[in-house]
Amino acid sequence: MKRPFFLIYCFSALALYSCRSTIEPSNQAIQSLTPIKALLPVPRLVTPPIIDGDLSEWADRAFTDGLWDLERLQHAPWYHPGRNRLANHGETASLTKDLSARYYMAWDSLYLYLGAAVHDNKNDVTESRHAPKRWYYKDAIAWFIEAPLDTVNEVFGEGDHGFAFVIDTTRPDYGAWWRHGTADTTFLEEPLAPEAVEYVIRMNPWGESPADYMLEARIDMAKTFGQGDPAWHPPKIGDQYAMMIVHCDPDGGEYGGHLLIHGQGDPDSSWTPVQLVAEKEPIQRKER
Ligand SMILES: [Ca+2]
Ligand SMILES: [Ca+2]
Ligand SMILES: [Ca+2]
Ligand SMILES: [Ca+2]
Repeated sequence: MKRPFFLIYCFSALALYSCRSTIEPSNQAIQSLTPIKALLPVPRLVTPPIIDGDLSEWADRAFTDGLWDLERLQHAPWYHPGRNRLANHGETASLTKDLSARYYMAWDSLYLYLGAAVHDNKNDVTESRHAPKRWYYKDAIAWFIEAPLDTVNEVFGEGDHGFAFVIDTTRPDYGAWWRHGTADTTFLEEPLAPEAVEYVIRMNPWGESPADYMLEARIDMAKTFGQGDPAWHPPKIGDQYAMMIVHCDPDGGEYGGHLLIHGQGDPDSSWTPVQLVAEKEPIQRKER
């Protein structure tokens, strides 16, 4: 080793050592800071909600992780700028009013409950190349669920389900859509059977924008998950599924805006594990 490089090496090693001794936490602290792979808790509901487009009776007892918009998504580990985006239509609405939402999930012995409270600046449910399965070219929210969770990377194969709701208050027969798969078939596309779903869309819930909406839905798990992976069984505390949310917002364009939350797309290995847990008490505010 030539002398100058040897000196640089020594000084670098010394600097590294001094950094270690001043900024590295103890081993105990490191263990407590180790990231845990997310396992999101989805609570059971004791009292079944009324599916009427008003989430207030169960929103604070459901799983929710707060308000999502493009600003927040930019800092999520699954963010990809090509897929998470909003389209510029020359509107004056802020990024948050263009699209932001809170999402809710819960369960009981029969149903998976899904909810969303959404700020949007334009309701758009038509497109030039309409086909029933093209919910992703319309204002729509889809929950992708794998039930039960497994370690096999599948793309709408066995146990994978997409429940998509088009925000069309005329409730066309493709308005609640089911993309799913079996052991030998992928991407089965069909309307959710009326006996498998109940849902209500309520527009302009806050009197702020005609394009704002609330979505409240329940999915019959036996009629959907029970038709997928034979490993699925009626839900109980501790069961693990996986999920992601796809929120579409074309606003007069074609593919337009998309938020992908808790996952990266169709491969179910990118979806986030969730666990069915017991009832959740609403968060209490402190006296002072
Ligand atoms: Ca309700
Ligand atoms: Ca929008
Ligand atoms: Ca899988
Ligand atoms: Ca929209």
